[in-house]
Amino acid sequence: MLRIEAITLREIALALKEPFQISSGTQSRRRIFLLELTSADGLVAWSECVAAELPNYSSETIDTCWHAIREWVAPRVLGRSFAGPEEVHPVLEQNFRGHHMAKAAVEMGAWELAARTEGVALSSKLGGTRYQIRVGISLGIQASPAALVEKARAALERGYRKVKIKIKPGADVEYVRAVREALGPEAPLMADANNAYGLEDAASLQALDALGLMMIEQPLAWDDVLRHAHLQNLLKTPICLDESITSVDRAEDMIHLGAGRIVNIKPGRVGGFLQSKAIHDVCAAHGVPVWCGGMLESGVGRGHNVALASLPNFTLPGDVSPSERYWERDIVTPEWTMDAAGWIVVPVDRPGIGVEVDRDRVEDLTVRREELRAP
Ligand code: OSB
Ligand code: MG
Repeated sequence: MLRIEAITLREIALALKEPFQISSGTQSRRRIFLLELTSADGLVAWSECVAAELPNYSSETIDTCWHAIREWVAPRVLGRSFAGPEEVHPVLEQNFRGHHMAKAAVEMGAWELAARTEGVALSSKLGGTRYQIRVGISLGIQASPAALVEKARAALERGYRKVKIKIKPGADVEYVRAVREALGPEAPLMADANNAYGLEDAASLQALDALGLMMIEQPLAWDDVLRHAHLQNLLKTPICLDESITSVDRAEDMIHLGAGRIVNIKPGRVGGFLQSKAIHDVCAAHGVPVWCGGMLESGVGRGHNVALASLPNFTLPGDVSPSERYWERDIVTPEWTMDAAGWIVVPVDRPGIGVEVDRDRVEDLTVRREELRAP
């Protein structure tokens, strides 16, 4: 039995170690939205709402999510008795469209609360089978090809198993080619365009085919599937969809239309863990590998991603880099660490996400806070 008595919403400000530039904008500071769920018997679980400050990745933002959670998400779950966390998602979907990141933050908190209540790891609760996960890094757009080469080289030397290069028109083929030439044919490289291209740009994307990339992530519009199928027909490199995969149906559309061969699963984008698991399963049934994407999460959201990435069909390294890649100091103890071979250990012997929130530090960093309680 799962009963959530209170949810505390909290925004903290954390400076990124270095600015992160994608085709649609640059971030140098992360406004992090944390949720603290309290059960009827006083247990606490943390989750993170991954929406950004601006609607340049999806239509949601930290402020729309705060509103959606306060007005529509929290009232549906507070004080209600659920047999288990898998019952939360259906309740949130009834006559309630969209707002996936807002819903996911609460749904994922419910899974964490259930795991803590049972004293089991979140990864086990979700059906994870891995004791460690392979990790990649996502490199923002750099000032020059030479600067990018240095970042990519350092990442491989540090142990990362996949280097994702953000691209946009004007910073694509030349940049990726420089990295390929400097780091050799075996370097595990991929590109992510965050919707910066149209079908009319097929020629510059075809030029990437010669560079041996593992995949090209989301070249076309954020809500498109069909045009990606046309583009995939023109490319040798597999397309991986990120933004467009907002549900199990969209994953099936991708598979049946041939719009991509790999899926990036971000639990926030798809409405939480139940949907992430379902997309994982559909992809597994069709031989489509998945990997766990990232949204520059703090150690809390990272813990949720690590647990998800322990499921069996997460066969490619995820954007689940260790704390040191993002922050001078994370907000959890211990911080997330990666070994020299590019592995992060899944804390299977500890309850929930397996790390604890540094409350004093979070208190110090808090810029707004609101407590929602069961009626
Ligand atoms: O497209 O995967 C993306 C960050 C913010 C918004 C979109 C994306 C990203 C990343 C960062 O690539 C991955 C990470 O958290 O390290
Ligand atoms: Mg992406």
